[in-house]
Amino acid sequence: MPAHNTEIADALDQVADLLELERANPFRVRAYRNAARAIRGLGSDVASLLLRGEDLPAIRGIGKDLAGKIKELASTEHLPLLDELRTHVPPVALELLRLPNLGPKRVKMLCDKLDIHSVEQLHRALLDSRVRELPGFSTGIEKKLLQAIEERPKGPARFKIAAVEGLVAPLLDHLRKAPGVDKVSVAGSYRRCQETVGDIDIVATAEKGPPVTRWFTRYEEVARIAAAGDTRATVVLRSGLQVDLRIVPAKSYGAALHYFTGSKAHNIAIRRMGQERGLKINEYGVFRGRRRIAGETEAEIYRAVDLPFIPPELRENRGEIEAAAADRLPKLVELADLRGDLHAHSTATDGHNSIEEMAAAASAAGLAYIAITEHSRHLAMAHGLDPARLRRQAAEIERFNGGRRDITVLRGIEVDILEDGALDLPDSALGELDLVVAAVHTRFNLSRDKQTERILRAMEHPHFTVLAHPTGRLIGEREPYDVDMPRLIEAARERGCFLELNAHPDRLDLSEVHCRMAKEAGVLLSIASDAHRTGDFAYLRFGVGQARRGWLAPQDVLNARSLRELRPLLRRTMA
Ligand code: DGT
Ligand code: CA
Ligand code: CA
Repeated sequence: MPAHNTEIADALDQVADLLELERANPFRVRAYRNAARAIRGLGSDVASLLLRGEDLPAIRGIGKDLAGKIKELASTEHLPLLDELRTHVPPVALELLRLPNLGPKRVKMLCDKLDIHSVEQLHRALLDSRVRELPGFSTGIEKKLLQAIEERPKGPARFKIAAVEGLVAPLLDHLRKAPGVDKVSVAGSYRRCQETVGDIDIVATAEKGPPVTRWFTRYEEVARIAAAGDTRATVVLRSGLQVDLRIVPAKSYGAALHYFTGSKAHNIAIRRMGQERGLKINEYGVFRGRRRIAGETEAEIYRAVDLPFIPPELRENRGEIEAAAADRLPKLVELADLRGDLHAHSTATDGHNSIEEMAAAASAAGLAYIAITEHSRHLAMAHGLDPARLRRQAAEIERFNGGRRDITVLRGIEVDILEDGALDLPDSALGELDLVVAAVHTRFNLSRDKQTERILRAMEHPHFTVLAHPTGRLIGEREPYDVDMPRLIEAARERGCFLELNAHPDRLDLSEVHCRMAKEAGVLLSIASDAHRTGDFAYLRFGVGQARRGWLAPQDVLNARSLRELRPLLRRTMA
């Protein structure tokens, strides 16, 4: 069984954790961590490459020995070194490592001296004051550990971007009114448009910090103040979301924004480029010796290392620095580039608004076309359409188009892909539509081979246009089904069909990595809201954020085409 990139990367990360517990050479630990990160960010499936007899893509910092290990992992899903290392440490050690203030040394101490085998046992030991007695521990650490353990099970560890958006906007409004504050900006994973965020990071400028941190901690939504000082503060909001605030002088704004936007891997790479030029880069500025040579804007930071500005969504050290150096950064797609939306529902199935209402809302959102794509009959729960109802709806849409100039409604369907790869409606019905969006809604648990075959068969269908939410995942709720995405992308390229980037914030499906893979294969993506009510067209901006993380430019996006350019692309040329 070949392994996927994420499995390979997880295994390499585990090796790093275990080596760290053994207090192995830090360079060796770092080599595994870097390799894990590089493989996680790769656009192509390492195992399929190797199977095809191709070599590993050149990844910086992966030497011969490590490359051998990766090959072994990719082909056998197994790494003897990992098994070996696991026998050296109790399983709980890895879990403990993730708690605050616990490095390899203290974890070893807990396991050896207190015979801890579970986090629950550690909790009891903390409550019995047994931990603070150990060398290297203190009541301060005891308190932090207790807090971390007691807060652990509550709610999801990470927040979905849509939930965070609603919390951040009013907080920023509050901060902009703080005494003496000038600029306020969100940084961190939120600014990089990651699909989920761990916490919110905010950078503000002010001459004097203390009045600003005081103002911040008095925000009405604050449930708990975790830390508050003169230039920084951390609070937990009532929703459970943590917010870190940093206050810097105006001359450090760009440097601080850059530092706290991350990602950490990107920062480290930029800092290293600075070092090569004899510069020191930190959150206060860029320094040559003790002289500050840049720091007020992010553009200055990049200029100091001879790079153009790199958009936040790309800052993951996945090749963006090399691309910037070669002046080959993509011009990323923007919300305003979207001309239409190819996936929306109405009251005919499980939507909440009529076709007229949906069209009016889309027009108000600046779109020139939408496709109405109801569920098909197999999805009885959603009151899916049969051929007769579909035909009636198509006639209704034609009447609507006759009376409107501002927006065109395309006749579509979100047809179920049945277990054997057949589509849920007959060719005669599908052939009358402008496009056919097809989706897997059942049997998520098929084997990788069966699931892949199922979808490939559906794609061979002459009327197949777009594969909706291609992996079926629901963030934090349902794992993606197991499918060979490189093969689906290849098939889409051969057959001239498209993949959807479903913009619903619970889905954001395709992932950024697969978006980039599709782009590299020349397969266009449909960034689609999957709107079930008029307000849902606003989801498109989350899709655009994800698309930007996947390096997509307007020309990579199907619905960045005008209707006139779109029509011939929808008319498939299968013999
Ligand atoms: P999150 O909160 O888990 O969704 O992800 P981030 O990226 O927002 O991470 P966070 O909140 O821990 O830190 C914010 C940024 O601060 C991070 O993206 C980069 C920067 N940063 C944090 N720790 C380090 C570090 O040890 N070294 C460097 N160079 N940068 C760091
Ligand atoms: Ca963060
Ligand atoms: Ca943070």
